[in-house]
Amino acid sequence: MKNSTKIFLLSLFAVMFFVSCSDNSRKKTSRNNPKENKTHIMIPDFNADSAYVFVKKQVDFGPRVPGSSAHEACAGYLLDKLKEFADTAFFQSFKTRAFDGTTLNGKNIIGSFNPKARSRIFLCSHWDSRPWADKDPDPSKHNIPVDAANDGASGVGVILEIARQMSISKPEIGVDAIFFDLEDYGSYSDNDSWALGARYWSKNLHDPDYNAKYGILLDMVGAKGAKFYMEGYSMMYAADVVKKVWTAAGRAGYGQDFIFEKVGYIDDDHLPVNENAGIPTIDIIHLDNESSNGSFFEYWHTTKDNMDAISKETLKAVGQTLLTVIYEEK
Ligand code: AHN
Ligand code: ZN
Repeated sequence: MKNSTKIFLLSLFAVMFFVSCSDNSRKKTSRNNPKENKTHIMIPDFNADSAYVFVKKQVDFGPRVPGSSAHEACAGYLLDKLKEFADTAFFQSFKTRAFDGTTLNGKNIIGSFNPKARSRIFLCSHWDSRPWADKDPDPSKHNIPVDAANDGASGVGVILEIARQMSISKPEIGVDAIFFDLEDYGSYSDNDSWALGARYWSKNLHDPDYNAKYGILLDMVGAKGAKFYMEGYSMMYAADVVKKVWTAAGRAGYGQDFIFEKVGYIDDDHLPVNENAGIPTIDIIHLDNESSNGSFFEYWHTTKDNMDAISKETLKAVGQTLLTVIYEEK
């Protein structure tokens, strides 16, 4: 072999070696430094003013108590919004019996984005209002229906703003928005009396072949100063999803609101979904050990759960975190 050929081959190997090393180190940095992902994945900016309007619109109908005209009117509004933003939207109507023997007409409201995608997740929240402010400090108010700005409308408002963002720029995965009815017509002495809409859906999926990688429930995601801890059933059924969402919160800049600390078990819409539908589903719920109202947010099931309780900062923290999860998902 000629000397010049040897030198050529040696330098070729040297270059190949160098390239393969530097390529490795590049892969390592991109794996360990998620911020770098931001340069090639566009994550929309959650508009908290828009989310706030979606919350207020619901509250302006009056308490969305099952059987009331406000309930009926708000159902129409929510379906219209999902029809505007999603590829398909529809009601899942059902009848069920409440703990007190009342027959209730329920409507779950469902919107699908990218309905043909096999890789999908769903976001859910309840949209009904509790008929009784029975945790109000003033017992004379216990039969007044709740505005349910935080306990109901906040989660739906955050999901509607995410839906609006997804109508502008499409994520890679499929996403379903599910607004459950009849969550809050329950008795404190019967755990199974809550979450009637989610219970119905979990046993009667809107499409018998429906499946999702995981689900995320939002409950009371709008109050000032809310912190989100890792709820018990979420950790039991979907610990990896909890960790995914909590680390996404850190990347989105809201790590101070999503605390890596496990707390108690809450009977909520995610429980029947985990138990009956077998889809790992977490609950992002505002719990507060300092609250004088059990472990729930201060105005839970009181007449003060109104628009004054709602903070755009909290809506933003939750909404931006979820957009990060959705747009990074494959
Ligand atoms: C129980 O009190 C057993 N579950 C409460 C779930 C709930 C009601 N979330 C909001 N309102
Ligand atoms: Zn409630």
